[in-house]
Amino acid sequence: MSEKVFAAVDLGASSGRVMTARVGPDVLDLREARRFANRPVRVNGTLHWDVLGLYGNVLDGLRAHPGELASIGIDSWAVDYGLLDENGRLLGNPVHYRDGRTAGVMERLRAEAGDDLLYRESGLQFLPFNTIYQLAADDLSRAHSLLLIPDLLAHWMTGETVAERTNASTTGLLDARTGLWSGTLLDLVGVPPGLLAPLVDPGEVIGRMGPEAGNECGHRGTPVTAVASHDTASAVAAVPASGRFGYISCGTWSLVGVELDEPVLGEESRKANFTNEGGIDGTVRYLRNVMGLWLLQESMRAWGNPDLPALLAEAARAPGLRSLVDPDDPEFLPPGDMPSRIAAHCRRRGFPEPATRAETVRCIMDSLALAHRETLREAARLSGTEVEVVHLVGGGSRNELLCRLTADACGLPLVAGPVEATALGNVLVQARAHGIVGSLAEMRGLVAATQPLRRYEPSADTGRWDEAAERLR
Ligand code: ADP
Ligand code: LRH
Repeated sequence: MSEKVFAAVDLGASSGRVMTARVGPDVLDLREARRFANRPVRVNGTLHWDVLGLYGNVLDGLRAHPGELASIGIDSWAVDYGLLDENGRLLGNPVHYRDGRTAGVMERLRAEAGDDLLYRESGLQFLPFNTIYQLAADDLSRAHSLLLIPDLLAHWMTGETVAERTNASTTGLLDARTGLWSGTLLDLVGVPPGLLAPLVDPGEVIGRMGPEAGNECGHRGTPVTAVASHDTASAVAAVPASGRFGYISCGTWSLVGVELDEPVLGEESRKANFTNEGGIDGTVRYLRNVMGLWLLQESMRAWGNPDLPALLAEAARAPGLRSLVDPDDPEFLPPGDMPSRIAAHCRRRGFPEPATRAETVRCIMDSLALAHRETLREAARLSGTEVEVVHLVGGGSRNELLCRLTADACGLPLVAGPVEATALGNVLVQARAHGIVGSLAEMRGLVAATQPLRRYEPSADTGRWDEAAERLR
């Protein structure tokens, strides 16, 4: 059979979706079976993911496709996990990475262990919510096993207990060179090795849909295949590129960097706070987290969610490079009143405060474009690579203003799309495991040949951006 249908379960920080795709040597036809909001819930002062609500939506989404599925793959945002007791029961709702429980924990561990050791072992950007710091803040006394979100859902579906490697690479507990759990790092936070599951690679079949989940969604017996279960790893796998490219996986976060064969673990990279996350086929995602469209999402929430395309059109007409923020300032990480924080940040740095919603949005777009440029240049410099074209994938690729500004700021052509790169990366890894496509290059070629993409040429005037970068510094 030359075509098969696969399902991608893709849980982003702002929304989840179940997509199905018909895949053949020249076919990649992606359809949405179900989309649902992913709304964190605060209870007793702790911000949680509603993981059972998400799981229920996933099963509903799979049920919405009554036809045969060759396999199902699951990806989600990184770092967060569920703990199971010795009977396999979930010990409470997973805590959201934006929860405040890790305040001060990273600083303490860094002081105790030393940045050098932490970075040499894990190669990870120092972010306060990395799993390693969450674990140091957690109560593990009744925990028998720890599963990252996609592995948790796969466990409920199949009964199998695994840790998919690309997502495991975001925990801060994996050795960046060997790709194995690091005894040194586990000891450091007092995590018993038995808490973590055996590692699997994208493309390995985890198990089959068991009776409970299978009867609920109508796909009993269907294989569940490990994909690049870190959503960013799936997105990068589906970047429709060949040659020397940089990528921006742009949704709630902008993940900005380059693809490498080997990690970069030196001092300069550590000081620049770049991450070496695991990609497909042993590649390294050398990137930095830029705060991303979270700034816009939280502003929209504060404003009661007005019409986004209309607001972006107004922002496009507002004066550019007038008010700027450093989007990566930790003050922007927690949920809360974003427009006020942006205004205060501008004031502190000597920029005019945005006076209208459109000006606030323009400030966010200019600031993100500038951060995209700075990060990409730094990634290329530190890894000794050259970038000739920027690929921007994810929901942000629908934002024409951001794409245009990013192309201008970088002074490089930018290819926008696909919007659903993550789901495409998810199904393509399954399709490869089930014999439909070949190499990573072939997977990317199939995306380029079948998905709508849009190219932005940079304007000649990069001097304005150099000057803006200088002013922000
Ligand atoms: P995540 O996977 O992190 O939840 P997505 O990749 O789904 O994020 O991207 C969501 C973002 O896409 C939204 O926050 C929004 O800024 C952007 N987006 C969605 N639809 C549009 C649109 N029609 N125009 C511009 N931007 C959009
Ligand atoms: C994007 C993402 C990112 C992580 C963050 C927690 O969805 O997975 O790569 O750093 O969420």
